[in-house]
Amino acid sequence: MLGLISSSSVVLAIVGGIPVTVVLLAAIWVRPRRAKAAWALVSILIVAGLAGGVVAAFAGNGGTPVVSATEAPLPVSSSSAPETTCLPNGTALTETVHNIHFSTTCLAAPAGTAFTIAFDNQDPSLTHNIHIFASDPATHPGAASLFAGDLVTGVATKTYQVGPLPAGTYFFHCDVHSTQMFGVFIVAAG
Ligand SMILES: [Cu+2]
Repeated sequence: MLGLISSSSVVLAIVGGIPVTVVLLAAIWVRPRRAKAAWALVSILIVAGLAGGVVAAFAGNGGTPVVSATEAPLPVSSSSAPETTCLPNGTALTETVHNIHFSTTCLAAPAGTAFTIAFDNQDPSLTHNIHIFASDPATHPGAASLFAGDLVTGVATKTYQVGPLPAGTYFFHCDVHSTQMFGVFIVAAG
């Protein structure tokens, strides 16, 4: 669409602009002028106007990829940013581990309701689990443990049964890889 408008602008500038410029210049210079300097300036402005129109039309054409280039980094940066909040969506949660990384770093469960976490460890011969704390025990030593999932050695799956938790923003990690595998655990009205 933008490309079409831009190319029709170019055609307009060339097909319409050049004859108009020639006619204007001819009208000026057909009779002898006393203030030659002033009319020369007017002629230059007319020619510059045509050139400017053509340049603007071509710049509009070239500007189209620039617009998409500025839009492109946005989804990249938002997807690489760590998740800090999410909303509960039922009582059947899922979490997958691949290459010592949780597939989702924000889990959410409804408040005051027992729920399950289908835990899928896709790392062959590596052991992982999900351990939910009131806050990060690395920065809050003695943080209350709310649920400690059994260790699972891959490749294997296990469904954790978790009892009701009060609303709050908590923390979860893998006990084996606590510095690499962790996330936010939200309990909210579902
Ligand atoms: Cu782990």
